[in-house]
Formats: sequence, structure tokens, C-alpha cells
Amino acid sequence: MNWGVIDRYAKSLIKEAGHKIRMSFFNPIHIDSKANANDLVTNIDREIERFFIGRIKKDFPDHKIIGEEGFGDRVETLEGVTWILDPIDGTMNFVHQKRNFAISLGIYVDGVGMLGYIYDVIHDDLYHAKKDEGAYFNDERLPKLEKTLLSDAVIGINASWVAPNRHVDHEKVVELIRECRGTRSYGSAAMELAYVSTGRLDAYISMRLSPWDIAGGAVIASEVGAISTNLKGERLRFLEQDTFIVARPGLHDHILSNYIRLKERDV
Ligand code: 2AM
Ligand code: CA
Repeated sequence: MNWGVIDRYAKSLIKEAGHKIRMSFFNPIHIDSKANANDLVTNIDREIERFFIGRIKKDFPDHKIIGEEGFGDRVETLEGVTWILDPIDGTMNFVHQKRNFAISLGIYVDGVGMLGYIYDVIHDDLYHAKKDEGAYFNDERLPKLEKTLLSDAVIGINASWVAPNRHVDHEKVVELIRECRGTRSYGSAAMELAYVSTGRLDAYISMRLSPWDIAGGAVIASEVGAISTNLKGERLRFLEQDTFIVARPGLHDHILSNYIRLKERDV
């Protein structure tokens, strides 16, 4: 497999898709909801996913594709090459703010992340990484992350998890929030992974993410030495929804051991 060729191909697809998304702002957007009234999808999410899949199937017919909007393959194992795509991560932001959303793409071989991309479409910022060859913010090489204390850490977390919820003991999350330096919530898991990878956040936690939200970012995070697992500390499988944490080394263990108490359904 020539990963340099696939890398250049993926980058050019992503840039072309980003251009299409920016152009979409000149026309009305059709909004539907999926699992619930706040789970939004637009015609653009679907068009962009179909654009990627059409191209990839033509040029790499033996590769599999998992896409959030369901136009890809029904994948039961990650054997072979699998592209894991979210055409728009942060659809609610796309609809309400026209910013703070990203294209997220990870390319995996036998379950191992080889290439990862997060494209902040509005800023034309591409975060990308190739396994064992480092991570980049546009052309700038990202340095390895240093350790940090919780008292100096800024943590990405959605306020839903601070209220009583069915996944974790929220009182422990309240303690975490009191003891860190501050919290932020951007509404796109992919962007939050990019922010941890660049050191703008020190950790990001979510109780419910899907493979396409994190597949690209996990490759980038790993290249700068961030640790990403589910909230049981297990490695990510990228085949189903799961809990999620990515953090600087040291901080990852500290948060999991002291502040995350999972409820029965996630244990
Ligand atoms: P999306 O915009 O692609 O749906 C927002 O809190 C983050 O969680 C976004 O990355 C969003 O991705 C993701 N998200 C929202 N609803 C989700 C769901 N039902 N399952 C998994 N991830 C979800
Ligand atoms: Ca999406």
C-alpha cells in the first residue's frame, strides 16, 4: 500500500468537499432530525458523504467505508482498509452557527489507524497525521504533548454530563470541574480532538460517541502522545458507540481513576 499516494488523495478529496460545503451557504439548507429532535442532519451532510463514497469506491474499489449517514458499507470487522468518515461533525453548529464543524476522516488497516484528518472547513485549517510520522496543523509539525496537572488543565466537556445522566456519577464530574482550571464545550468531538492534539485543551471527555466522530482525531492525538480510550480505559474499537476520553499522558489516568464512575449500563 502506498500511503503517500492515499494521503495526497484523501487531502485533495477533503479540500474539494470543504469547498462544496462553503458554497452550500449560498443556497437554502434542508434540515431533518434523526434519532431525536435535536439530532440534526442536512442535505449537505448527505451530499458530502455521497461525494466521498462515490470517489473512493471508484478509485479504491476494495476499500470499505463507514459513513455516519449510512451510504457506506455495512461493516462488521475492520479487516483490510476501512475509511471512517463523518462528512460534517458538529451538524448542530453547522446549522446554527455556520462555524465550529469539521470533516473527520480516519483510514484504518486491520483496525489500526494509519491516516487521520480533521478539516475545519471555515478556517481552512487541516489537522492531519500519518502513523509513526507525526501530526501537523496545516504545514506546521505539532510537538509532543507534555504532562500537566489537573489544576492547570482546561477540559472539553459538554454540560449534559454535569447534570444527572444515565452514564456516569455526575457528582464526580462536578468535582472534576471544580478542580481543573476551566472547561470548554465546542460541540464537535473532532474539533475537540484537534484542540487536545494542539494543546489548546488538555483533555476531552464524552459519554457517547460514534466511530466516525473520533476515527480521524484518534490518529492525530496518538502521534502527539495523547492517550485516547473509552472511559473504562480500554482501547477504542471503532465499530460501535462508546464512552470516550482523550488527554495528555498522566492526566488521562488521573481523571479516569479519580473522577469517572460509570453506571451499570456502561460497566
Ligand atoms: P455530529 O455532529 O456528527 O452528530 C456533539 O456533542 C458531538 O457529539 C459531535 O461530535 C456530534 O457529532 C456527536 N454526537 C451527537 N449526537 C450523537 C449521537 N447520538 N451519537 C454519537 N455521537 C453524537
Ligand atoms: Ca456528522
